[in-house]
Amino acid sequence: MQFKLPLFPEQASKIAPQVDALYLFLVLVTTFFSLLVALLILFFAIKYKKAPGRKAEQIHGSTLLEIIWTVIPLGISMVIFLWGAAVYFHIERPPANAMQVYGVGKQWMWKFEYPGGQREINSLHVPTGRPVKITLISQDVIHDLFIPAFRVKNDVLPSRYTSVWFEATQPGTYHLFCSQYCGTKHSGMIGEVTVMKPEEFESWLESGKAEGSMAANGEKLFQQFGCTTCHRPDSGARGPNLEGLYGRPVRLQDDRVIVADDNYIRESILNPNAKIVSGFQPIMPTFQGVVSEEGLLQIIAYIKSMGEQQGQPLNNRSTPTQIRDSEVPNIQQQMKQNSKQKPSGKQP
Ligand code: HEC
Ligand SMILES: [Cu+2]
Repeated sequence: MQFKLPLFPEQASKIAPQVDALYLFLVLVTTFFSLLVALLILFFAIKYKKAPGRKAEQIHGSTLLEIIWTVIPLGISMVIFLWGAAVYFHIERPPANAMQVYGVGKQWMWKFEYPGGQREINSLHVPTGRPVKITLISQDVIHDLFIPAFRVKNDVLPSRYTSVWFEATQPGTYHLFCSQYCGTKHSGMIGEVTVMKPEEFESWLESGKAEGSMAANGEKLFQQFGCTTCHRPDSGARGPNLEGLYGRPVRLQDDRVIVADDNYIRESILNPNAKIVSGFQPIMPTFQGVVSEEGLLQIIAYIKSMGEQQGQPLNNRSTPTQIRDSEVPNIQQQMKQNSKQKPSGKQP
């Protein structure tokens, strides 16, 4: 067997070389200055060592020196800052065409579900050459999804969806860890990521076909929990029409305007009184402890699909107040753009 020193895990995603390059730069800068300081100490210790008859000479201040040792480190740290920010933005912004996967962490396992309804435990299959976005939530405590070969790592919280994305480049099997101490069997909360060629991945998806897609299962839950009693498309409904809600701005009772993303819909179901839709009464009961995390993801998938199936203008929302574009907060610009691309069009 060949001896190899595995300092770094394999680079199996598109971002991995970028993260490693930045890291290498940090190591080189740190090494350079550590050596410089150590060598100077040594050099000066010898050069100025105490000798009989020699008097110490005191130096007070040097503007030139101070400028030099301020400007050079400032320049270096700005390089680190800008470079780091560029990589960070890349990691934080999943491309719009990313394939969706949903992940639920719990003590002590990972559960993944694909929009088609395929499920896995402690195992994740992804294709090469395609961005994959994993929307994550925890069922209990804080976990953290870490895939070293992809150089991605993201906290998984019990109360809020977070996401992580990557584009795998090398077929193979890689480690998947929980990297946030989460109880007795934390160290056993591990799994495998299998990266496959696109064709193989397609046939893997085919073979894993479940009883129904996430959206179809979400629709069943929607009936089962009686959401339909209030959320109907007709104008006499007691709750807002949810068709075309996903990714669009919603005006609240207190006149704030927010975008209906995964977290908003999740909160609307678990804590309906947190944000009341303008023009409606706070009569929706909470479904806290009734719907599981998987169930919530399925209902969200269903609400998302309600807009997509239509293929016709989505302007039949029964939200009573018109919302102007300028009122949508800036950070949500991206989402708005996405929803604009659909053949939806606002009410004139
Ligand atoms: C008793 C009637 C009632 C039931 C049952 C009900 N809702 Fe609601 N829902 C409402 C009302 C009224 C509102 C608007 C007021 C508010 O924001 O609380 C609302 C708001 C919402 C919103 C935010 C809508 C928007 O336009 O921003 C979502 C999402 C939602 N409900 C989902 C559900 C789901 C999923 C279920 C079933 C698990 C459900 N609701 C069951 C009455 C109901
Ligand atoms: Cu964990």
